[in-house]
Amino acid sequence: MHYRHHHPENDPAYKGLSVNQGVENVPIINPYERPRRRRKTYSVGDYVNGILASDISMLGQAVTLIESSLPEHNETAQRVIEKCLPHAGRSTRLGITGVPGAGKSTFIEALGMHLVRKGQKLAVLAIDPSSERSKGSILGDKTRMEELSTAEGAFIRPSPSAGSLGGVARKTRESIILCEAAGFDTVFVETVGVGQSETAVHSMVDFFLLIQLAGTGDELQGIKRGIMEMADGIAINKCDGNNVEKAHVARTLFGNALRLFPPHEAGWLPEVHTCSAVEKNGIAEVWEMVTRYMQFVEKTGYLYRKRNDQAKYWMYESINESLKTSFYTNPKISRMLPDYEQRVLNNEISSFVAARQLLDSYLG
Ligand SMILES: Nc1nc2c(ncn2[C@@H]2O[C@H](COP(=O)(O)OP(=O)(O)OP(=O)(O)O)[C@@H](O)[C@H]2O)c(=O)[nH]1
Ligand SMILES: [Mg+2]
Repeated sequence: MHYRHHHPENDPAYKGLSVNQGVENVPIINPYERPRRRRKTYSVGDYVNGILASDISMLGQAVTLIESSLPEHNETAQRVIEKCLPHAGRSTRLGITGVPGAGKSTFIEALGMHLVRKGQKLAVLAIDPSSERSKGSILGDKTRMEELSTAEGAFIRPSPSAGSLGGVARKTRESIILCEAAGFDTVFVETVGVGQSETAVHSMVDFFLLIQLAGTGDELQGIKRGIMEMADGIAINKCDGNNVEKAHVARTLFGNALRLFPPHEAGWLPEVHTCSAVEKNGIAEVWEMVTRYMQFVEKTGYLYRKRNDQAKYWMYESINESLKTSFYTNPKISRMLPDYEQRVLNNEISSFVAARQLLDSYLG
């Protein structure tokens, strides 16, 4: 395939000496400045054509536009997304969550390689709104997804690091659209199951997989009931070595626990599997479950209802997010906030009256 070489910078013949239109009069002092200048010269059409031609480099740069905090980048990104939207939607979107250390990255490497070897094209995205952790994850995932990160047909993108959860989640959702338009038939969205981010992931995927560990004392501790309830399937990882028996016990426990929840709204019975991401056991079985689920929900039409509901949800999310940003970045409001905060702390004014007055002066 040509897509890895399509971008001139990736072409073996590219010497990096050609001069671009529009910058020829600018003296180039630092040679590393040049790739950044080049990027600005792409039009919406360039991005769209590149993405539709499965040009990974163009896809990566379009995702960078989505993640950018510059309004002009976002404007271009929105136009690219709009053009890509009719070509999106044809992938299996798999959400993967689990506590830190559960083996998500190792699992993704194992399942990812399994799919890539079958000739599938896989994009791995992530939602991790805490920038501190994202930096760690990028490093961690480089080593844990060593094979996958260089595999043909795989596109791995760490979480957009800056911003609120809502903002980060929106960017990831928009990136899914571009990945699908670029021909990726499987999209993984990884998140750490410790906060609110799994709700965001759940609202953008078809199948929500919970990676669990056995033998951590009380098997059901540490996972919020809500996360268990969201799961379409559970993989009990690290079922290897001395852990095999404990993992099988955990499978029964989780299976029983799932049966106590209200029935799945798709009429699907969530399954519990054991696997070892390190030994690559049980990985194919987890994927078979996902495939079985996709066939099931496609047949019943639940998949389309769910995706429509998600689209609606994201419309309201975007409205909420934009209103919030517009409020907090309003110069008048940012000047007033510290004073109001202090008056609330001094008990001079109630929180509700303060909020009301701030909102009134924003809207007024
Ligand atoms: N024995 C065993 N160890 C595993 C398995 N999968 C992962 N590990 C180990 O568990 C540790 C954590 O694995 P990661 O894949 O980084 O876990 P993670 O869930 O991505 O962790 P965070 O990114 O920190 O949330 C690593 O040392 C892995 O080698 C497994 O199937 N069996
Ligand atoms: Mg990880």
